[in-house]
Amino acid sequence: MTRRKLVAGNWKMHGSLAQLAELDAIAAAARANPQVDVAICPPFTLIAAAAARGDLTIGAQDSHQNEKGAHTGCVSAPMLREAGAKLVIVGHSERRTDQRESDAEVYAKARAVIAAGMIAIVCVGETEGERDAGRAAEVVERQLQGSIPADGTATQLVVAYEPVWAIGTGRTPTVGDVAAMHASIRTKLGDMLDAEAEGVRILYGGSVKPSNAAELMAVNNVDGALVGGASLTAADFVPIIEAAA
Ligand code: G2H
Repeated sequence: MTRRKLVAGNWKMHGSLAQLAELDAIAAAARANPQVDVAICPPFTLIAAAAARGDLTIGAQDSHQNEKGAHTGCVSAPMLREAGAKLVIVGHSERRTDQRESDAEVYAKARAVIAAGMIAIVCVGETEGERDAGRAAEVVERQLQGSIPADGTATQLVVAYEPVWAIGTGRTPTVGDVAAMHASIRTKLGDMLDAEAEGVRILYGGSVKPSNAAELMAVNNVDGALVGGASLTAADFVPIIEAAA
């Protein structure tokens, strides 16, 4: 099955109004490569301005699971949608670690994002210790089981495989390891989502950069990338879009 590649940038806690100027060249690259879906997920504070700037797809990096309520400092999925977000990352390993998010919370967040009419990018990935112990596939399978709404469709769900030890470190797994994990994720999605699983895009994330993007995009079942550091400037991000085309 042919799946459209998705290249999504995760700005994490970086960016300013001035940095939104980078979006113009990124949007131009998206228009020049219409066979690739391109998105940038800036911090909450920049979503509305980023969405208003042009036609580039804008996303968010997290959502609360409830629509509204007494949750100081949190932002809900309908609020993100109103601000202009079209997709939302949930369960990033930095949130699973820093905010101690559980699979159950990630599941509830993914449901809230989908209910608000956006795409949920659900992140999974093992730590270095888990990989060294030979438990990587088992850990990722458990995260998928707990985090993915089983009634989600291929247009509502994206999975991002991000080995924790590869995030922001410059290290990446071998293409063989990426292929094996993405195949294992596809199999697990098949168990959970039946026919929808074939259409769900599985992104690779973790130190994707211009120099390794083409190699990673060529791996079977790699349907795009979730890019952190290399999404902050058009100079780095545009070659990754082109590698996915
Ligand atoms: C992984 C990735 C983006 P980086 O977290 O989600 O970040 O590309 O900087 O490793």
